[in-house]
Amino acid sequence: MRKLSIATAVMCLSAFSMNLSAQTFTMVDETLPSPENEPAPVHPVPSKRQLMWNETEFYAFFHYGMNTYTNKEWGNGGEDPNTFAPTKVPNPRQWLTAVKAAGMKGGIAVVKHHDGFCLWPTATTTHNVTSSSNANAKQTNIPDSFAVAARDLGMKYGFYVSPWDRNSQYWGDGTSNYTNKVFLPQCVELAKFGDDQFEMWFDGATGGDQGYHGGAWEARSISNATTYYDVPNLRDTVHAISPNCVMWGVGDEARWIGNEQGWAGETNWAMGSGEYGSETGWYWKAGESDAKATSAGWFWHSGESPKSAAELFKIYLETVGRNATLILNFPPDKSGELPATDVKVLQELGTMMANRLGTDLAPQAKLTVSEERANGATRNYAIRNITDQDKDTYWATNDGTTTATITMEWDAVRDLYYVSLMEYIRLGQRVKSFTIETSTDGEHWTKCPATTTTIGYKRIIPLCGTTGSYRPVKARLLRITITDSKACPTLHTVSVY
Ligand code: FUL
Repeated sequence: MRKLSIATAVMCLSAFSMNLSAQTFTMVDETLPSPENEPAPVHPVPSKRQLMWNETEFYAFFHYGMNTYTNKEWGNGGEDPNTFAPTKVPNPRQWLTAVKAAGMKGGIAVVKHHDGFCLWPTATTTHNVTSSSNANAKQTNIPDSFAVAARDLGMKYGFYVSPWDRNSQYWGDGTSNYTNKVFLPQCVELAKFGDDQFEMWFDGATGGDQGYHGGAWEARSISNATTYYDVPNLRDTVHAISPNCVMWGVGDEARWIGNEQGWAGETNWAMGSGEYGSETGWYWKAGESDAKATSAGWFWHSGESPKSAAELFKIYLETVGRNATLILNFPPDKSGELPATDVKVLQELGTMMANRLGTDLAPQAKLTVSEERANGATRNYAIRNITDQDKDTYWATNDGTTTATITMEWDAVRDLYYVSLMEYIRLGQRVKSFTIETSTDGEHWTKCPATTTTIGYKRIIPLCGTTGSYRPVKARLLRITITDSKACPTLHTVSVY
C-alpha cells in the first residue's frame, strides 16, 4: 500500500477545503507507482495472524476427554467426574511426537467438549479433572502439558473449547451468565497457557436432546451464537493475550470447509463459505478441513482402526493441495496415549510424504517466462524467485498483464508426479485459471487433465490427473499457463516432484 507524498496530500487537502468534495480526498492511493513497484493488493487480503495460520498447513486434532471413557461422541453433561479415569497420566508429548513424524506442524487439543468437562484445573466450574478421584486425572492438565510439549518440539498449538456446554446451569438460560461467568473466563484461562497459540477452535454445534444443565435436564438452544457469545469481545480479549491466535468457526477468522470427509473444492477461494468459497467474498476467511483418521468417531472407541497412509495422503492432496488447511484427528485412548496402530500409520505417512513430496526438481530446471515485472528500487520480480524457497520474494507480471506462461526445462526426461504452486497471498488471491502441460521434446505438449482454476495459498496438481493414484508423467519440459487472473499474477513458489 502506498502513501501519498506530503506535497500531494497538501494539494488534496486544499482541494478538499476549497470545494468540500470528500470524494477527491484520499490519503492512500494504490494506483500511484511506488519505488519498489510492488503490485497493488487485490482485496481482501489476510491479516498477519491469518497468514501465519495458513503456513501451519497440516496439523492434528486430538479428541480426548470424558467421551473417551463413556464410549460416546456427545456427552450430556451429567457424567460423574470419576468416570474420567485415565489408566496412565495422559501424555500429549507422545501425541505430538507421533504426528510430527507424519510431517504435521502442530496440533489442537480438545480441552472441553460439549459435555462441559474441563481437562484442566479451572476456576470456572467444578466439572473438571480435579473432581475425579482417579490419581492420573488429578495429574492431568492438558493445556499446560500440550503447550509445553509443542514448544519443546517446535510445533504450533491451540485448543478446542466447546462453546456449547451441556453441564453448565447457565448455558442457554436466557441471560448472559454463561458467556460472562463461564465461557469468556475459560477462553482467557486457555489463552494464558501461551501467548504463542495459533488457533482456538470453537465448534458450531448447539442444542440437541436434554442436557444436564446443573440438574435441570432440559433441551436448550440459543438463537444467535455471535451475539450470545459476544464474539467481538471474545476475539479482542483473546487477541490481547495471544495475538496470533486465529479464532476459528464462531470466531470468524477461518472457516469450516463444509464437510468432515477431508476434501476441499478444486476451485477454492479464501473468501466466502463451504468447499469452494466465493470469488467475490468481502473478507478473508480461508478454509480448514477437519477429518477423522480413524474408523469410529472423533473420540476413541474400542475396535477402531486408522485409515491407511495412502488414504491419508489422498486427503492431504485434496485439502492442503486445494488451498485449505488440514486438521486430521487422531484420538488418544483410555491410557491417554495414541494407540500403537495410529503411531505406526503416522510413521508410514511421514515416509510417504518424504518420498513423494520431499525432493523438489524445480530449482534444477531452466526457467523461461513470458514477462517479468519491472524491478523496484531494491526488489525484483524475477521468475527465479519462485524456486528460491524464500517466502518474501515472488514473481509478478506488469500491471495490466493477467496471462503468462512459465516454462521449466530439465536436461533429461524425468518422472514427474506433482506440481505445487503458491500465490503471494499477502497481495490477495488473484489467479482464476491456469493450465499445466508437459512435453518430452518441447514440440508436442500434453495437457494435465486435473481442473486448474484457483491456486491461493497452495495448490498441488497431480500430473496423472487424479489424487488417488501415484503414477508419473515422463517429461523434460513443463509449462504453466496462467489464463486468467484478477490482476497481475504474483507467485512466490512453484515446486515439481
Ligand atoms: C463437531 C462436534 O459436534 C464433534 O463432536 C467434533 O468435535 C467435530 C470436530 O465438530 O461439530
